[in-house]
This record gives sequence, C-alpha cells and structure tokens, in this order.
Amino acid sequence: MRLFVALALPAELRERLRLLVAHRFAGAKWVPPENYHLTLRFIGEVDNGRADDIDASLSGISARGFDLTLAGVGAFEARGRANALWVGVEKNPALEHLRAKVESAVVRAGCEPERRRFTPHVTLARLDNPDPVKLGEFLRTHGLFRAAPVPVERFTLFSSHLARDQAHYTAEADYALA
Ligand code: 2AM
Repeated sequence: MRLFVALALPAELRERLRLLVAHRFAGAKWVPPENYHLTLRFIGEVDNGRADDIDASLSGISARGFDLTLAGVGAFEARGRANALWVGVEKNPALEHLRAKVESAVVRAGCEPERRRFTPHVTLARLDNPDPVKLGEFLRTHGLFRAAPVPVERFTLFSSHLARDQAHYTAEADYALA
C-alpha cells in the first residue's frame, strides 16, 4: 500500500479553502476539497508487514495538540516551472515537533530518512503550464490569506489509491495528541 502521514483538515477549513479557489484558472488540476490535508511525512509503497510496524511506531508517539493556522499562498517550482499551488502555515513549533516525532517513528519502523526539509503546506492544485499572468494574479490576490486557527487533536495514517485520475485517500489509523 501507498502510505503517508498527515493532518486531516476540519470541514469548515476545507470549505474555507474551497472558497479561496472559487476563481480557478486553466493549466491546473484542482485538488477536490475532500482531499485537502497537510502532509507530515510521505512514506510511499510498503508491504503489509512494514505498514503494521509503522502503525505500531506511530502509536507510540506522545505529543501535545496545538492550534494550526493556514496563511499565505505560494507555488513550488521545479526547473523553473511552477508545479504546485499551495496554502502555507503560520510558524508553528508544535507542528515542527510533531513532524520530527513522526519522522523518527517511521525511521524506527524501517523507512529511509526524509532528506528534504519540511515545508508545511496544503496543496490546492497541481500545475501544468498555467498562464503565468493568472498564476501571478492568484498569488498576489491571496497573499494575505489567513484562515481562523483550528485545533489539531490527532494525526492520521492515510493510504492513497488512484481512482480514475484523482487520488482517493483512506484514513487507516488515527493517533490522538495529548
Ligand atoms: P503534495 O500534496 O504537497 O504534493 C499524498 O500523496 C501526499 O504525499 C501529498 O500531499 C503529496 O504532497 C505527498 N507526496 C506525494 N508523492 C510524494 C513524493 N514522491 N515525495 C514526497 N511527498 C509526496
């Protein structure tokens, strides 16, 4: 199975993000609002035995709950091309702390360490050659976006399946924060 660890977002916040992208532009594959999430750790394909080890390891995490505030928008680029549009996260040491605990837990379960630095975000769209003017407008218009803080009381191990051309995510296990 293909796994990742993420924060699920409450319905009001997903609705807020849906409204943020009400004016869509071409050259973007928009993530359906039910799929919005904040990835803590992408794991990838593992067999069932490894998945059980990851679950056991994540169950051992003890960390505090916290408030999460989504703010700002941006685009990731690779080789000079924007490839993802996202909403960012206000600086949050508790989130970083949880991310570090999740990272050690999955490495203890036998996964390779993540080499890339953590850039917390919620992906709104995958970009494929969008009109740079439209993208620039979107980024300027929503640069000061800030959602109301939401309490984070758990994190989730998700599996991902590709159904037609959209990913379908299933919550395999939830882990409570203190
Ligand atoms: P993204 O949305 O920022 O692209 C489930 O697929 C989650 O894992 C997505 O949120 C995605 O992040 C992330 N993800 C998918 N493939 C990945 C990869 N190869 N490396 C790192 N993260 C990945």
